[in-house]
Amino acid sequence: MSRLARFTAVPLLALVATLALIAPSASAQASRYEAEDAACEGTVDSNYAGFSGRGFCNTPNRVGARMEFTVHAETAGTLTLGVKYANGSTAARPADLSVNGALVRSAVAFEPIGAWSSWAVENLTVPVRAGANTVRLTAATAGGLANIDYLDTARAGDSALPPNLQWNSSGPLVFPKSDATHNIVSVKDPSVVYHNGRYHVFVSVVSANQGYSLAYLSFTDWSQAGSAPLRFLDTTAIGTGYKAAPQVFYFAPQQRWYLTYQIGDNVAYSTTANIADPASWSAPKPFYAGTPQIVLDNMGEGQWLDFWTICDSANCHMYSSDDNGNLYRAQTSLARFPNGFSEPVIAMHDPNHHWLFEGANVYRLAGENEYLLMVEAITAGGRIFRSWTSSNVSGPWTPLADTKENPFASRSNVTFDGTAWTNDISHGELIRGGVDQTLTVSPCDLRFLYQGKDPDVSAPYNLLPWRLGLLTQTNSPC
Ligand SMILES: [Ca+2]
Ligand SMILES: [Ca+2]
Repeated sequence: MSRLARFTAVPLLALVATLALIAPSASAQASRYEAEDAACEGTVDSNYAGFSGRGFCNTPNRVGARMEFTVHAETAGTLTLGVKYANGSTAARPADLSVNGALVRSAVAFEPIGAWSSWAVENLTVPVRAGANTVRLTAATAGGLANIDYLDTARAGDSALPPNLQWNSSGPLVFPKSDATHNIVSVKDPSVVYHNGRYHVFVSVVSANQGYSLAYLSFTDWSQAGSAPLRFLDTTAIGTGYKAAPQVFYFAPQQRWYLTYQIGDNVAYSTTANIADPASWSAPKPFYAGTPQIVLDNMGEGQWLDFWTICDSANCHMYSSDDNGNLYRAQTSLARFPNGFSEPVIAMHDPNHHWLFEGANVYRLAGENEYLLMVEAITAGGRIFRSWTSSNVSGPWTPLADTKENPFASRSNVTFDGTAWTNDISHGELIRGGVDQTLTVSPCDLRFLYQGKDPDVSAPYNLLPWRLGLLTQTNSPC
C-alpha cells in the first residue's frame, strides 16, 4: 500500500499534524510524529518491514528532495529529535536539517544500514520556539533522503544530574578466586542489586584458558565483599560453555528474578524465585533465534554483546552493543516479556567505534521524568563512560557528560582512597534504589560498581587482571 503525499499539500498536512499532536498533556514524556502524517515529497510506502504506524516516507532520489514535520514545543529552548530511518543503499544519504527555515545542521549523514528493512535513529538536538515548529530534511545528494519512518522528540536540558560529575573510588573490593576446577584470572562485568539486607552481585569470570562463565557473590556490606566466596554458576542449570556480561533484575509482573547474559551469538535468560539461592536458576533460554540481520550487517569485526533490559509501564527495551560503534535497542511489551523482542534498531551510532564501544546501561532517575544512558568508550588514557539523558526510555538521547574533557566517569574525574589502582573505569552498574525491571536509581545517591585493573600489566584482553571497585559521587546536588 502506498499513498501519494505531495509536498505542495504542506499547509493542510501541517495543520493536520499540528492539531493531532497538540493533544499530549504537559506531562507527556515524548511525542512521536509519523512520517506518513507529515509532509512527504514522494510516496508513503509500506513495502519493507520494521516501520511504525502505516508506513514511511520515500522521497524521489534527487538533490533537494525533502520532507517536513510540524513539531510542537511547550516552551522555547532545545529539543532532541530522533529521526528513524532506513538506508539499504551502499552510500550515506546526507540531509540538511533546518528548523523554522534556518539551517541547523548540514549533511546529517543517514549512513547505510545494510537493508531497507533495517532501521536506525539519528539523534539531533535543535533550537525550537514555543508552539509549532517546522523541521525540514532536504536531500544533499542525488540519492534523495533515506526512507523516514518517524521523528520522536524529547526535551533537552534540565537534567537532575549535575553537568560535571565528580567521583571518589574505593580500592579494589572484589578479586578473582579459584577452586579445584576453576582457575580464575579476573572478575568483571558486574550486575548488582541490594535485597533483604544483602548485596547480590553477578559477574563474568575469566579463567586462565580465556573461557568466560558466570559467578555470584553476596555480602551485607562492601567491607565484606573481598571475603565473600565466589559461587560458580557453571555448576548449576545455567551450565558450562561461554556465558558473560550478566544483568539481574526482579520482573515484578511475574514475581521472578531474571538473569540475562550473552552466550556467543545470542542473548539468553535464566529465572528464579529466590535470588539468594544460586543453585535455583533455570537453564538458559535464548531471546532470539540467532544474531539478527541488522547486527550481522553492522558489527564488522566486532561481536553482539552487553545486553541490558529496562522496562517502563508498557514496554521492555533491550539495549546492546557490537564493539563497532552501534548501540542497538529492541522492544517487547511488558505483557509479552521475555518473548516477542523486535528486530533491533540502531539507537545511536558513532563512526569511531572506540567512542561508542560497549557496556551500555540505562536507568530511570527516581522522582524525575528522566532516563540516563551510559556507554563505555576507549581512549588513549583508558576506558571511560559517556552519558546521555532522555525523557523517554527509548530516547532520543541528549548529551549529558559525553566528552573526554567532561565524561560521566573516567580517570580524570575520579579521586582515589590511597593508590590510584586503575586508569580504566570500565563495564559496571549503578547501585539501584530498588530491584525491579524499572532499574530506578536515586539521582542523589550515585554509586557505580565498575571493573578496573593494574595499568602496569600488559596481557591479551582476556587475561587482564580485572577487579571490582566502587565509585561514589562526591558532588551530589541534593
Ligand atoms: Ca527514494
Ligand atoms: Ca511511520
